Amino acid sequence: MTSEKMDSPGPENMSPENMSHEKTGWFPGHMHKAQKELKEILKYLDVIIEVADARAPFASLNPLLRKLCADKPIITLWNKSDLCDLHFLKQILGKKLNTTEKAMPYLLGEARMRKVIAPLIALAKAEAPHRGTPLKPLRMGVVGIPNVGKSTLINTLVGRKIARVGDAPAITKGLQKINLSPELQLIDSPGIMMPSAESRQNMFFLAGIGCIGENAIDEVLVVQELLPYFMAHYSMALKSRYRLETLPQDPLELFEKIAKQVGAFRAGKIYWEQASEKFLRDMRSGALGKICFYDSLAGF
Ligand SMILES: Nc1nc2c(ncn2[C@@H]2O[C@H](COP(=O)(O)OP(=O)(O)OP(=O)(O)O)[C@@H](O)[C@H]2O)c(=O)[nH]1
Ligand SMILES: [Mg+2]
Repeated sequence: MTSEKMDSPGPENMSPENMSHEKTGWFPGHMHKAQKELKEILKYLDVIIEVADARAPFASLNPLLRKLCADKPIITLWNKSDLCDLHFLKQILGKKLNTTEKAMPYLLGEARMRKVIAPLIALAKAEAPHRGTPLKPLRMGVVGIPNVGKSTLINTLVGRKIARVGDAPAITKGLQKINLSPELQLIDSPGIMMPSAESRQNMFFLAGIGCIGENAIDEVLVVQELLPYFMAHYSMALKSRYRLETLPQDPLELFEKIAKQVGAFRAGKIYWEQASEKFLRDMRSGALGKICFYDSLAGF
């Protein structure tokens, strides 16, 4: 931890109005490039597998994808189910998917587990019945916003490590097709989509689960914005993780208590950055329990 980080302002100084555009703009130049590459990949595919994060099932989808390939089937893999509050997720899906006009083929699971393969391929075959023969192999590709598990899924499908987990797209090398079987081909490079938040709340959900780089958004602000959601949905988890007998009503007061519990309080001073890092680490690792973020006011 650098001293510069330690001297960062407390959350009381971080109103939405103070948040600079640069801080929230996560569309850097390489994303424009990725977008162009994605269009290129889509041309070659019969079925698109969109990997999303089950912990933020709708925030982690990209609405642009549906516009870019209106004529092609998209299967959603809601990944990282091991970290997701499945009870809440199923409630949300029940509510949301019944209201969408078109059926949305999806799967819930863990991209790193081989057992995800058979149901995924069965869905893909059902979506493209005109393909899937040695003469007309079914061509699949994996797309999604950063950090959702695209590379992990590609590696699982291929059965060996070809896409480096955490790696950037390597489309520039040329599109490589891998024959999974005589009837089934996979484009080996994931198509990276930029995260697209339909609401302010969704943007903080995405930051919380690590889909927006930490340099693009202030982590103290992220925690400040996520705490009310945790207080409303996961109060027991907060109490038990941070050994709190009662939960303060005020999120800022809670933030202070958490800071004290995680050792980010020294000589009368709260180190907000350090407290935020620890809270986010707890949340992302599952130490705060299984979670699911949903903003009922955001569009699909
Ligand atoms: N707990 C858990 N972690 C997962 C799962 N799938 C992937 N991960 C982890 O999530 C992180 C991101 O996975 P990647 O496969 O690199 O994600 P990506 O979408 O390729 O990320 P970018 O290339 O940065 O866009 C890695 O630390 C993976 O180990 C899962 O099902 N459960
Ligand atoms: Mg990757």
